[in-house]
Amino acid sequence: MEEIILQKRFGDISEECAGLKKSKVCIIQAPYDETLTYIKGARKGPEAIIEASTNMELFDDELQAETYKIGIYTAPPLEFNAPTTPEKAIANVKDAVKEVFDAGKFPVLLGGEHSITVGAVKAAKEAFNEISVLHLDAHYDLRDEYNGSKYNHACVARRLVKICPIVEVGVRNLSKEEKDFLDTSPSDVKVISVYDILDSPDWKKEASGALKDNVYITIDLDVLDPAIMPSVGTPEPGGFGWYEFMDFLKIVTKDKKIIGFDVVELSPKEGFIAPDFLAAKIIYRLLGYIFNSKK
Ligand SMILES: [Mn+2]
Repeated sequence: MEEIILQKRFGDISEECAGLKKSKVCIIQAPYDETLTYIKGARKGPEAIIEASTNMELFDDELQAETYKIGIYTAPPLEFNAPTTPEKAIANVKDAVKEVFDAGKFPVLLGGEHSITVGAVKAAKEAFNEISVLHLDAHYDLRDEYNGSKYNHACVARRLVKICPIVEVGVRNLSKEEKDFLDTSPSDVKVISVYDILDSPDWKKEASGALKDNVYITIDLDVLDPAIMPSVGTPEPGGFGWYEFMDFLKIVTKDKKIIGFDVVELSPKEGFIAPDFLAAKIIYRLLGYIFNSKK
């Protein structure tokens, strides 16, 4: 990896803490959205998250910590010259994430549409072997094929199951095809839907307990309620609020070794920055949970 210090970097962190060599974390920007079916715009997600993050307070009030001191390097955005097939985009992301693992660093991938997660998880599987994925999403994403592609954003979880076990949390929009697939009891898929959450006070421990020790987290922002996260391609009512969501992430980071994560599907709305800021804040606080709690 070649160090390029960007003018616009996550958190507007000082060059001292944003250099590649000393950084524990590497931010990878993947502005890809060619398979989106409802509202496009996720290609602008990474840029909007970085922009919003420059307005963040770097002292974390909840953790009483300056998380940025772990070093957070922001790599230049990956290039996807249209037309780029999802297969090609996934391969591109896989290479980028592999480079980060090879350098012994922690990848944070910014989407872009959800299909790119497949590339990251392939790289994670090669680097750690025994892993599972915590898939946070309003949608099950278990279709075998959508719009003629097996790598459409609506198929991401189905592709992930071929790589490692997954635990889906917060899902609430199921197609008949996906229901039929789940009825075959695939052993590598554990589902905790919003209806399970409403029924079970112990769902957080149950979800965490279903994961292997090494966990890659993929956050499709539509897992959150559209009231706080309207800037997504396929909004769905009845999602998580902020505190509930962050509390769950805190529990998982205490229980498991998180090896990397992504935040995908932010489709920023011009002049409406609260959702962009929320996405930036999830990333920074999650890094805080991961890097401050176990010391
Ligand atoms: Mn989704």
